Amino acid sequence: MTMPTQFERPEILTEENHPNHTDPAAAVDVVLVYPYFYTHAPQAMLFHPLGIAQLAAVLRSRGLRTQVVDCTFDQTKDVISKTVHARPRIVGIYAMLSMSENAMALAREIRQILPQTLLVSGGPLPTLKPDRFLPDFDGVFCGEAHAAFPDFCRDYVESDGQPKDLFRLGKYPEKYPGIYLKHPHNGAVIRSMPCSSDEKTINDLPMPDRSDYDHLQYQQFWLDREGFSLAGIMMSYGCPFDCEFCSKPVFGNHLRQRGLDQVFEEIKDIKGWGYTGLWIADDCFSLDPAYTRAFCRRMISEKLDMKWFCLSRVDRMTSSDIALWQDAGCRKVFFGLESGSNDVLKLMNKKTTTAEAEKTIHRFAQSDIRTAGFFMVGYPGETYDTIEKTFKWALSLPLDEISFTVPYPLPGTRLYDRVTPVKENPDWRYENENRLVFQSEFDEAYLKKRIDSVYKQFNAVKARMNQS
Ligand code: B12
Repeated sequence: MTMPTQFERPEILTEENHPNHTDPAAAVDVVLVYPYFYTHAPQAMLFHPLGIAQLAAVLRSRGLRTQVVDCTFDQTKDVISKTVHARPRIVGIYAMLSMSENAMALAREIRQILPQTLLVSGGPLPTLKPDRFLPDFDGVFCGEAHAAFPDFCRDYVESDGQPKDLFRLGKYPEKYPGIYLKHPHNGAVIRSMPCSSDEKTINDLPMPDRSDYDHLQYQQFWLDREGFSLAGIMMSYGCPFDCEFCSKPVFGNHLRQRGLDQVFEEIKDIKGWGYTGLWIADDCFSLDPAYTRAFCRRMISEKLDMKWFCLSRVDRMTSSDIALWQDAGCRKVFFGLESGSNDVLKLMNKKTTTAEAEKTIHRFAQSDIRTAGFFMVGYPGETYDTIEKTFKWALSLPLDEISFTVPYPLPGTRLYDRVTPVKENPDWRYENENRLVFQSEFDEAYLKKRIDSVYKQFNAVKARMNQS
C-alpha cells in the first residue's frame, strides 16, 4: 500500500481548503521569508537579508510574482497573515543556524493553513543538513541558489504548480543544481550537486532588490548605535583560507570578485534608499589588496561619502593601505584575532601569528579607523594557560572593542568533526551567551566569569582614557 505523503495529502485536498485550486489566479507565485525576529538583545546587529533580496531580484526578472516577508520587525501572527494573504504557490524560507527553529516553526504553521503550497528552504544550514529540513519542507535548495531556485520556481508555476509536479521536475535534478527532495513513495533522495557560480554568472545577476524592506527601521537602529546607517553588501564570495572552525557552506573556498561597476551601481542604489554607510559582508575584505585598493580609489573619486565597516585578516595590511581605507570612508574593521597563543592559532589553522596581529592593530591605532577584535576561549586542545594568555594579550592591544566567545563547532567544519556534541541537536539560539554545546575540557562557569571580568577591565580602561 502506498502511504499518503506530505506532498499528496489526499485527506485534506478539497475544493474548499485548497487555496490555489479554488482561486487559480493565485495572488503571488513565490513568497520569500526571512525568519529573524529582532529580540533587542544588546549584541544584535540588524541588516536586511541580502540572499532574499538577491533571489527576489532574479525571480522577478523571470516574471514571477514575488513577495518578501521580512520578520525582523514583525510578530509571528503578522508574518503568517501576510504569507497566507498572498496565497502563494511556493513559500521559500531562509535558514541558518540561529534561525532554523523559527524557519521550521513557520513552515509548520503555513503548512496547516496552506496545505497545497510548496514549502522550500535554503541558506547555510539547509545546505549542510538538508535532511533536517525535510520533515517540515517539501524540498531544499543547497548552496548558491540564485540560478536553480528561480528556474525551478518558474518550471513549477508553469506546470500548474501542483505538488505532484514536484516529482516530474525532480526527475531531472541536474537541471536544478543543489536540489534536494525526498521521493514521496520510496523515500529515495532526489538530489544534484550544488554548483559554484563563476565571476561572469555572478556579475550577470540583477542587483539585489531592496524594495521590500522597512529601511526606516533598519536605519534608525544604526543611527542610534553609530550615528550613521549601514546596509549590507557583498563584493566577493568565498574564502581560500581553511580555518578549522570556519563554516563556508554556501560560497566555499573559491574566491570570486564582483566587477566594480556592478558594485558601485549597487552602492548608489543603497544610498538611494537613504543609507549613509555599508557593512561589507565579504568573508574577508582584505584578501586581494589590489581589488580593495581599486575599490577605495573609486570610493574616493566617485565622492559617494559612504562610511563602511568590514572584516579583515591581520596579514598583508600596510600603513599606506590603512591610510587609503580611511580616506575611502572605512570607520571600523573587525578582526578574528582568536588567540594570544601561536600554538592555538596553529591548532585553528589560522595561518597568522600574534606578532602580525600586534603590528596591524598598532598601525590601525595610528589612524581614525576603529578596530574590533574577536577572540575565542576554551578551544579544544588549548589549556587554561593559553586562555589566560589570550585575555592578557587582548587587554594589551590598542583595540576599540573586544568580543570573547567560546567555540561554536558549526556543522560542516573540521572542528565540528573533532568534538563530541553535548546533544545531537544543540540549541543554537544561544550563540552569544557562551554556552558550551560540546563536551569540553573547560569549565563553562569559569570561562563566563573570566570573560565578564575581562570585559569590565577593558571598559574601565576605556572609560579612563575617555576622561583623560
Ligand atoms: C552578514 C552576515 C551576518 C549579519 C546579518 C546577516 C543578514 N541579515 O542577512 C550578522 C553580522 C548580524 C550575522 C550574525 C550571525 N551570523 Co552571519 N553571516 C553573514 C555573512 C557574512 C553574509 C550573509 C550574506 O548576506 N550573504 C550573501 C547572500 C547573497 O548569501 P546567502 O544569504 O547565503 O543567500 C544565498 C543562499 O544561501 C541561498 N538562499 C538564501 N536564502 C534562501 C531562501 C530560499 C528559500 C532558498 C531556496 C535559497 C536561499 O541563495 C542565496 C543566493 O545564492 C555570512 C557568510 C557568507 N559569506 O554568506 C554569515 C553566516 C550566514 N553567519 C553565520 C553565523 C553562525 C552567524 C551568527 C550565529 C554568529 C554569532 N555567533 O553570533 C549570528 C546570528 C545572528 C542572528 N541574527 O541570528 C554563519 C551561518 C552558519 C550556518 N551553518 O548556519 C555564516 C555562514 C558565517 C560562517 N562562516 O559561519 N551574520
